[in-house]
Amino acid sequence: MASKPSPGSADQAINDGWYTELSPMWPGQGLSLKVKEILYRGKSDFQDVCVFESESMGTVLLLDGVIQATDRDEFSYQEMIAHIPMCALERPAKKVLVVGGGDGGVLRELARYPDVEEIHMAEIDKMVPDVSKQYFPEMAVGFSDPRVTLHICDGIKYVEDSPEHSYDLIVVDSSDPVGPAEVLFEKPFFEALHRAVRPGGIVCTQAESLWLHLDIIKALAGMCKEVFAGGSVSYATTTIPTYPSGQIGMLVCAKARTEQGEGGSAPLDPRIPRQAEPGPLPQLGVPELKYYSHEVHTAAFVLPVFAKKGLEGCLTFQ
Ligand code: SPD
Repeated sequence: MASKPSPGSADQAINDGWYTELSPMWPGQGLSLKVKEILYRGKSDFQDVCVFESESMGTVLLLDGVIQATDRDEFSYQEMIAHIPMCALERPAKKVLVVGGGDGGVLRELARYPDVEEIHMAEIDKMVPDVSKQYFPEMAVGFSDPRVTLHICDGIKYVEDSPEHSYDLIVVDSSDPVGPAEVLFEKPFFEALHRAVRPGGIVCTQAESLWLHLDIIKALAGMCKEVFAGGSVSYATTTIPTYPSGQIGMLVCAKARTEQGEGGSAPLDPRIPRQAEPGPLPQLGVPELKYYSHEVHTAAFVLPVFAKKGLEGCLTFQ
């Protein structure tokens, strides 16, 4: 990553009853939300953690002063980063890992699949699941699924220590590449992810905004193409009003189907949904999907002209 801006805090971000999301990652702009009440302030070993009740978006989770989730729109990101790769797989996933994602929203989405046998989470900061369980019961419900095991640990080390080909899918639900998540955007981590996922499996990682971070996406996609040689690397997008520029995407990296990689069978095209759309999970009180459908899945890979041009040569399918 070329520049390394320092992380912020909720203290800097909340003034006169308004929160404004400022960061060198989106210079010259900042979404503002009216604060009704600050519900939680904490400083973990890794980051500044804050929860507040907003007037328009419900309860809001900030890490280092940056919005991670709000009651009103979190489903868009959590559904898309979970269901796009889950539905793109050629056979139903049985063993899945989430790196980061301590609010539990991605777990909730993965728990919708009856064929999944094990869901592991490697989250570095215990404060995030603790706070989520207390203030975001609808997101944290995923932690109650009996197939989920939460490991509070360094996600990189966890992946490095996982046996080769352990997982059908690994979702990297990281915050922005500033502070503790920076290493989750670097090549050694992706090499470890590639090792840990099975041939034909998928690594799906938070990949920032087309409007603000084309350079980051380009570098990330280029690096992933090297690491996932013989497989495929594609970018899918979703809309979300409280993330910078109202849009965020994910890189969907499919590992070559055969051990030989290049020259083996054709790479998996993640634009095609192959598994059934998941349903509700009444035993945990998880409702029907609110954003993802097979139609949305296919459309998510269609990029606007400027992004298509900007990412030319970096993606396998676009
Ligand atoms: N700019 C913020 C990007 C945050 C992405 N991760 C959010 C975690 C939600 N589970």
